[in-house]
Amino acid sequence: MNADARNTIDKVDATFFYIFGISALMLLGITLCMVWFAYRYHHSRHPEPMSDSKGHPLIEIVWTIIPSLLVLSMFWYGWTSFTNLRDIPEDAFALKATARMWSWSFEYENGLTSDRLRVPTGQAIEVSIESLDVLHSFYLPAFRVKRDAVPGMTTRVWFRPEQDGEYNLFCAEYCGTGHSAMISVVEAMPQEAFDRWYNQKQMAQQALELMKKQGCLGCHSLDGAVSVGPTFQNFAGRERTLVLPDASKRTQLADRAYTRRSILEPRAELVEHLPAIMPSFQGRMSDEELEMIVDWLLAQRQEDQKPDGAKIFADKGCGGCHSFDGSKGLGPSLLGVFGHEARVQSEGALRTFIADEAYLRESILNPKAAVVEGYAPLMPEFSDLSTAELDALVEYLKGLKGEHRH
Ligand code: HEC
Ligand code: HEC
Ligand SMILES: [Cu+2]
Repeated sequence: MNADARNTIDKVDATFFYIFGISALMLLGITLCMVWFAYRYHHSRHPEPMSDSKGHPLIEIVWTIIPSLLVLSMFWYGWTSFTNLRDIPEDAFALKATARMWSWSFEYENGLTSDRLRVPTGQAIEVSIESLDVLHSFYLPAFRVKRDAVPGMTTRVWFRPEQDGEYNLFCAEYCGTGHSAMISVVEAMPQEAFDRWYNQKQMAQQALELMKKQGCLGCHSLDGAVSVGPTFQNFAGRERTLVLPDASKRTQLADRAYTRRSILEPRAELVEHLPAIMPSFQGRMSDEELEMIVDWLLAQRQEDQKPDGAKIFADKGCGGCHSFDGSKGLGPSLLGVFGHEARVQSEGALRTFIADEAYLRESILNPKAAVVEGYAPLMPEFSDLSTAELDALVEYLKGLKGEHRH
């Protein structure tokens, strides 16, 4: 196999089947001998014990050398497959995985973060693994890869997804009560789709600058405000009614063809109730620039902009330490947490706070600053949440109404 197209699967599987095959042959051989000896040397055939063993150097040499070679060959197979796992291809795409109780997060070289391990199919991927708290283990059964995440130390693995798809990622080291929830996925996608996702921030930035330069934002708002033309907010998420030149009407969800047409031939069909004043941009920008704007427009969806608090709560493993039913876990129950009177240890003194929004935010971003009385300062910092995610989480906590108990 070409050294550049190595993967982590083939050699591990070959080693496994080699050792399994030899073991199966031995089992068969030994069992057959045993049955044959039990028959051949049965007591009824040999009532008197007898021995005429004199030693037989040739047999002794043979039965020493053959098993040694067998065991050495197993070692050789195991060793080469181990070095293959450790020898990371030079062109590997590098990223960082961080383990904490009880979730995984991934950080890319351009600063992008994700709670799924998104990778381009066909590329070798190098993962540097770190742990923020205890021992965890990064385990990808589909790629035969498993490596401990050790606090204070960086470990590395690599793998190469050869087909698009989702593959399980587990923590394989028992790390506390939320251990079984510490799962994520590897999402392997075509290079092009990956690049689009990977460069989303830069692309959005460029698309916005381009639209500013072309004057689009003079007639279209980004935030839902009324302007000359329809707002771009939730562009891809809503249906509009279009008026055709023959005055008939139809509804349309934005797709690529419609969006291109709206920019190149804006007067071919008009958004209902709006005047035909948008100029055509045919010939006023390159096709590449047009595609960039279209990509950006098609990414404007309301549901993407509003993260789901319950989902973040589950994904970040909050439920491993916090219950909703008043029962005490590693952390206090969060039923009725909003508005309750919190007694916390802060700057060396016992203080009381009303748990308002600011208190909830601070509890999540900076839990060690105010530690609830009677609990250990175990909660990890969730400072990598985006503002929108934090808002959604706080909103979710506010909705957990009930009598608060510690
Ligand atoms: C002079 C004001 C004006 C400018 C400049 C302008 N537009 Fe428009 N645009 C409109 C109006 C008015 C409509 C609604 C009537 C129509 O369909 O043509 C519209 C419609 C659209 C639509 C369809 C909207 C929908 O919700 O279906 C898209 C997409 C669009 N414009 C993109 C652009 C882009 C991209 C630019 C810059 C390259 C731009 N517009 C520049 C006024 C403008
Ligand atoms: C490893 C266990 C652990 C995890 C995971 C955890 N917490 Fe905590 N949490 C605690 C502990 C222990 C306390 C009490 C001590 C303190 O205030 O730091 C606490 C306190 C809190 C408080 C203050 C409660 C009060 O009664 O005043 C809030 C709010 C909170 N956590 C929310 C969250 C959210 C949201 C998440 C997920 C993003 C989360 N926690 C994840 C252990 C955890
Ligand atoms: Cu773990």
